[in-house]
Amino acid sequence: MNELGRLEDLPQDYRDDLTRLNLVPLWPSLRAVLPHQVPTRRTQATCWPYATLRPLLLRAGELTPMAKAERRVLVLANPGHGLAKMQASAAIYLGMQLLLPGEWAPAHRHTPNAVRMIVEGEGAYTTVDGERCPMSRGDLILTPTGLWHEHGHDGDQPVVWLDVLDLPLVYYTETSYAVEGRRQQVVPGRGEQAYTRGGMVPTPVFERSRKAYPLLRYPWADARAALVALAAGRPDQESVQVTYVNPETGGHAQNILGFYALMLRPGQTLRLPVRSPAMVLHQIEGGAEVTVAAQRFTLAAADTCCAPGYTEVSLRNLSADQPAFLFMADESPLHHKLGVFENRG
Ligand code: GTQ
Repeated sequence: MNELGRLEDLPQDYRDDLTRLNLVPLWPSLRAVLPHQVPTRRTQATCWPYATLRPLLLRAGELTPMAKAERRVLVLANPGHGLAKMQASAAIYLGMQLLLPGEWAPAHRHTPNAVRMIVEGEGAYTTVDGERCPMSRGDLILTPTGLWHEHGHDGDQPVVWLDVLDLPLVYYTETSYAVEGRRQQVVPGRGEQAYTRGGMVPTPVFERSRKAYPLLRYPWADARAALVALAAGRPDQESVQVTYVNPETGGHAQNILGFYALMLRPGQTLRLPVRSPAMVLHQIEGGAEVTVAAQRFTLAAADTCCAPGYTEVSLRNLSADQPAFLFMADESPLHHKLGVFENRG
């Protein structure tokens, strides 16, 4: 491989001429943007234990009223990108949001896609596109691009959820903006009651739904039951995993990020394939040891971590007699659409 010329090798007057004309020589920076074999990743394996984050989030509840916050969120920022960038990976944003009893996070809609993974508390709900979605631990609720959403809380304890957005990507493409709105009218009917069984879709007046996002709430009880049934039916199968899909298309539930639930059998160690997308793991039930290249995290329930792409990740259930359950988000749909997805085995 040739040693490429450096910027310092060029005469200063030539460099000054280039700069004045908004020109840059490629060769001194070529390897920075096209490194050999493996991309440069800013994303660092990072863990956010819930026990350390929770008191600070509750303190935000005392320090900042909703009127001053609109959304009361502590962002889980990856130090590799710089904390001010507020991103977990190239395409993934993570935030822990707190809503106190009686509070209201007003309606808005925006171009980035969001999902909520409910972490703690009962009695809150989010209204998405007129559909009232109750929030319980482990539920996944979609707020896809362009749909109105607002959050309310009729319970008596704080409610916390994990927001997962494709905000860094949408911001990077200079397409990120929001519109404020008025309180939504709730319309009857809920997607998860219409799409109750896999393999069957509702067909009112002989027509399938034309909604781009027909299912907005994926109850944890259903995801967990699917995993337990899968594990029981296929004891030979190492990976016990389901993908959250759009029930009309069978494709990913959203366009940019992929969402999955995963079960580790008692005592199991699962090595994930080395793939191009970065990923996020959130422990729903039990505990797991997560190894990302040379780093190791121990996840207790409600802990969250991320891993860069092109990296070995393995998961070990810390219990010898109970299954462990994790939620996973990754950049697979984006990589497939861009044609850059890779599985290196
Ligand atoms: O709840 O609508 O974490 O708009 C970041 C932006 C949550 C939300 C976030 C948002 C929201």
